[in-house]
Amino acid sequence: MAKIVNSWNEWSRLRRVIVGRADGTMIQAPEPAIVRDFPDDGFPAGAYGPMPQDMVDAANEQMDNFAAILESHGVVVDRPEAMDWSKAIETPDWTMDSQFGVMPPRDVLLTVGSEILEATMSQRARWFEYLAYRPLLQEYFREDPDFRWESAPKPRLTDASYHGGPEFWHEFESLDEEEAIERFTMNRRWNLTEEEPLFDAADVGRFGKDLFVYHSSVTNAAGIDWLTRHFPDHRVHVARFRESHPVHLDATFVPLRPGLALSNRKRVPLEEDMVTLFEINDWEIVPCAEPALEEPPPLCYCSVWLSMNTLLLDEKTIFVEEQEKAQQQQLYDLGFEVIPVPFWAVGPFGGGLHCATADVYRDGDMEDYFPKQIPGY
Ligand code: DAV
Repeated sequence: MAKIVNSWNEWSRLRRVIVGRADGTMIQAPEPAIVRDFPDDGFPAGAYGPMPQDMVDAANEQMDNFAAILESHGVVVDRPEAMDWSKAIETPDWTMDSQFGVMPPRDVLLTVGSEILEATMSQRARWFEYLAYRPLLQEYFREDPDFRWESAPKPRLTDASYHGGPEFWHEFESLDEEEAIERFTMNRRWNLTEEEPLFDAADVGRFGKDLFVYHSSVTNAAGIDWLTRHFPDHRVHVARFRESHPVHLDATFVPLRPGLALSNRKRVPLEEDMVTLFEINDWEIVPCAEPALEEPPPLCYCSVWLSMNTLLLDEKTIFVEEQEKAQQQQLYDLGFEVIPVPFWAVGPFGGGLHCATADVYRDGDMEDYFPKQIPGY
């Protein structure tokens, strides 16, 4: 019997990881959670269907290459099952004409210590995504007697979980960025209601005993409350940033090593207590470098800030996208060995190097990097 699952933070030496796959990824059908709209790339709002095969092939090539690089550094790489994401799905409450894909395991799987928690997700297209990881999770469960396999309450995702659905997106798109920030972000009110706990795993930043959870467009306050109760040995803190369409902490605010965090230079933190917590515990927060791209590639729903979506092999070694020269230089200047990895072909499938992976094993135990706390935060 072996210990397979163990990971408390983002920086300790990585030994085993899941890398997703691009196969079968769909531009998902419209649903109350999200309406994809790529009028210049053949998928205007309402249109849906498989991603072009040449893009799938290019993304898979880069993911296979990344997996090989990880293996060359002694990391065991597991891959999820390919599934038919074009299949329509149905629950007692709704039907959905397509699913999404299985490129970004980070969105779905949250590893905390010896536990892997399947997130609720908040889009109907992503309701069954956890199934692609079940063969791996079953294997870990059989082989690792300490593995805690958990699944958050499956959400209903009825219309009551959304403020207006397509109407919300119509309103959102009629506003410029600043107006959207004022109307939604500053009021902590995006498309999700507080009907039921909802969260994506990629909204959680793991800093040992402290977990920071992004109150985003895919994670609601009830989701953060659920995580707080679920991890009683941790301190769970709310994170918020000045961004009109907040999605996932890992292109927004990420740890690099104990005492050093990288913050998106545009998405300013809105929780003053969070900044203070870092300061009083002698953490330095550095703004990230300028991204290489001015616009995301075609059919990409992620932003150019995937530039800061990196993966740490250990406290001194970091994988950074190959074109992101400024981000590489900054990390080099901060003392890291930087390993460039071509990965922008993967962006349209849902993210960068951090999104495309989920921790299974990193060395070390739960440690306290924030011994001074702020009451009530
Ligand atoms: O900035 O578009 C992408 C992160 C996806 N896991 C962004 C966030």
